[in-house]
Amino acid sequence: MIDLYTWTTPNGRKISIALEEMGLPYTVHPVDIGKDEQFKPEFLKISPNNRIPAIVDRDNGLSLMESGAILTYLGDKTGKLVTTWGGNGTGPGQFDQPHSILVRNGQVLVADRNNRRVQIFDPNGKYISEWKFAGLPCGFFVAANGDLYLASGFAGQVLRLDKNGKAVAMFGQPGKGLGEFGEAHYMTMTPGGEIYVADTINAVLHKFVKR
Ligand SMILES: N[C@@H](CCC(=O)N[C@@H](CS)C(=O)NCC(=O)O)C(=O)O
Repeated sequence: MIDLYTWTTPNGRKISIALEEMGLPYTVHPVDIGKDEQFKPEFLKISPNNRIPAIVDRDNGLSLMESGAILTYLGDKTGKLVTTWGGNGTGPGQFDQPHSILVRNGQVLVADRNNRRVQIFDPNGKYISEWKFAGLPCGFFVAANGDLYLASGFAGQVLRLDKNGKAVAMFGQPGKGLGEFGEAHYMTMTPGGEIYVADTINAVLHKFVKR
């Protein structure tokens, strides 16, 4: 039985999804980081870096923090971790802050943010190629019609890419004004074609409508 200490953030959800997918029984202990519950002494004993998610494995008493370490641990425990690849660096197959991942047409695309590139792998992690960008590739989005978009940080742009990673359309520019990005981080599109872009640096959500 796993005790999961978590809150409703992407890092927290990663572990809930993994536990569900791996079929492991678990009990959720909410840690409301909006109320600073992550600084409570009893939680700090489990997660000294005052961050969710964290787990305690009641089978062996092990406490673990950091979502990547927890995922690896759970994969090892259940034997469901198929493969891993990567490592810090700038060479083919290495990453400097992998920020978004997309499985598409039998390939795995990784937004290798700080190396300013998208790397393309086969499903087993074999490096195939890469696309270079001026900005920091942050978030992929695939529209209902199959078009691939990339929110590109600091270049202040959202790009639409063709199948070779070439930008065929773009909008946005760096700045603080209307339609200008501090860092375009992630985007989504409504069925009606309105585009929402989360901007971490300007701390705003941009909405774009078709004219
Ligand atoms: N590298 C950590 C990041 C965890 C993290 O940033 N957790 C945030 C919520 S998503 C948190 O607990 N923040 C509270 C704080 O920093 O005090 C991981 O992947 O688990």
